[in-house]
Amino acid sequence: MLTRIDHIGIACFDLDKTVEFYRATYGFEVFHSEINEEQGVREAMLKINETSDGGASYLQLLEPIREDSAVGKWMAKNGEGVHHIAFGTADVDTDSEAIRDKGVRVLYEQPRRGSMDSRITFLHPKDCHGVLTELVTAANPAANQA
Ligand code: CMX
Ligand code: CO
Repeated sequence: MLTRIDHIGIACFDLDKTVEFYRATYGFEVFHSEINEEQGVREAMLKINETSDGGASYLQLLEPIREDSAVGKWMAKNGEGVHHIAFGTADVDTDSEAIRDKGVRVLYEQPRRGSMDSRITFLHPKDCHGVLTELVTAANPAANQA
């Protein structure tokens, strides 16, 4: 069951400048940052609020580290902006299989490693009315209770 908006993924040209914009404008602080080589991004997670399922909602700021990464390719066409949305679930395996059975393309055979050791997969934007959609199971068990 999908129980929260886990994050909104925002593509940016300069991660440090964009982090500073969100801090100065809204007061949002960096909760976590990392480089995900497999996804080809340097990223910062800004925690916005905790959610009723024991998890939290974040903004995920993404700077591509390679031009041929998913975010790099997207930015070459679109510039900066909202790249994807992510729903949180206690069980990404079961939920992504159920969604696959409904005829939506799930991009990975098995979920891969996401931010903060979460497990993630993606649904094809062309099957989701133009929205690249990620499903996330957090590593933190408290976020997976619902
Ligand atoms: N949102 C909406 N539509 C998108 C999109 C996005 N983020 N990315 C691509 N598309 C659209 C394109 O506009 C294009 O549409 P048209 O054919 O109408 O022009 C179509 O999808 C195909 O796009 P493409 O540029 O040819 O790109 P690819 O097919 O090579 O890749 C996708 C698209 C979704 C398969 C790829 O971006 C992907 O695998 N994404 C999942 C991984 C990812 O995004 N990782 C970064 C975030 C990591 C994280 O969140 O932790
Ligand atoms: Co994401």
